[in-house]
Amino acid sequence: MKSTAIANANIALVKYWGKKDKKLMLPQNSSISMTLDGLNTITTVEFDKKYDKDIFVLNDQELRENKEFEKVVKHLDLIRKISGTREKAKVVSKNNFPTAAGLASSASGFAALSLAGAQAAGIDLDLKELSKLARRGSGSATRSCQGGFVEWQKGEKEDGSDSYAVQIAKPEHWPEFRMITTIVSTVTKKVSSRAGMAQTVETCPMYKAWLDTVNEDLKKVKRGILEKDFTLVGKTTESNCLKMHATMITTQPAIVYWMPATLEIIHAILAWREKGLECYFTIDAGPQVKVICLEKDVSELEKRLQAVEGVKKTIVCKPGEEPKLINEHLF
Ligand code: 2P0
Repeated sequence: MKSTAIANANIALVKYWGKKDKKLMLPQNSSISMTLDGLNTITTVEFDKKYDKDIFVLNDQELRENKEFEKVVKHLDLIRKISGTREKAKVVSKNNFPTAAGLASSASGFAALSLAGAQAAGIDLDLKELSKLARRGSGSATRSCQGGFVEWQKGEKEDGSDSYAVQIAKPEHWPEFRMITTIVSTVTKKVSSRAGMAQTVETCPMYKAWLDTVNEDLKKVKRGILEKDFTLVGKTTESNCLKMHATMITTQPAIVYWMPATLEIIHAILAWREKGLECYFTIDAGPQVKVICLEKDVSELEKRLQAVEGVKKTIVCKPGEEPKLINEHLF
């Protein structure tokens, strides 16, 4: 059977940084994100006995024997185990945003692969079960399995059965909320998120402080979303991001994802805010800066951001939907 799914990327407001269980992909802390409308992956999966090995084509290029390919095969193995099928699969996937841009392509990628793959293998999963499957491919993919504002609840059970995504609010709850991604570099980063977070858990002397304070951030951001308190969400998001980067910078050896343009934007945002333009930044495991604002300030902010030295491109997103099956297959 052949199935195709579309899934949106997401950006965390309260970050996931560190695993408790690498095999089951269980996080050290819960996280909260916004699903991004329009930044998506479309994936077609077909299980068939005509394939004697798994095939993975990403953005028109067949990948073989690299890390990405191995992750996809591992995920297909998991889907085969759950569904009982033994057939190999062909997977064709397309991102509508640059893969090397430091946007979370593994989030939309594994959400789309999980939905299309499960369906193609004959299993129907609700969004909760879908997020548990996607989690095994990539942590951040857990959150792309719900729309709007989403919490990945870390769960308490050792088998991971209570570690999944829950929707905090639908996209329509806060349609004025915007995330502007500024692209400052498209160079592939030296340290992957996976390696960076493992190193942080192992060697960072500040990591305990991260874990001790993240629950308070989760509470504030959740309340801010439900009450549409933009200042509370913005302030907490920004300080949570800085705390995560403090743990990265203080690992052995240090991981510094920021570039000069990253700092230019940080300073610009702090100055603009002081003068009354309310916006906040968040940064993931890379140099790009994501700016949180309300719809009314988007055009002014885009104009200002594009004038900052080193900014190559800006992409504006509003809250987006959960993954969906579609009828147009990629092959
Ligand atoms: C997040 N990041 O919450 C955090 C913040 C990056 C910084 O989730 O190993 O690709 O596949 O679970 O999900 C990026 O890491 O890592 C990420 P794996 P993932 O969005």
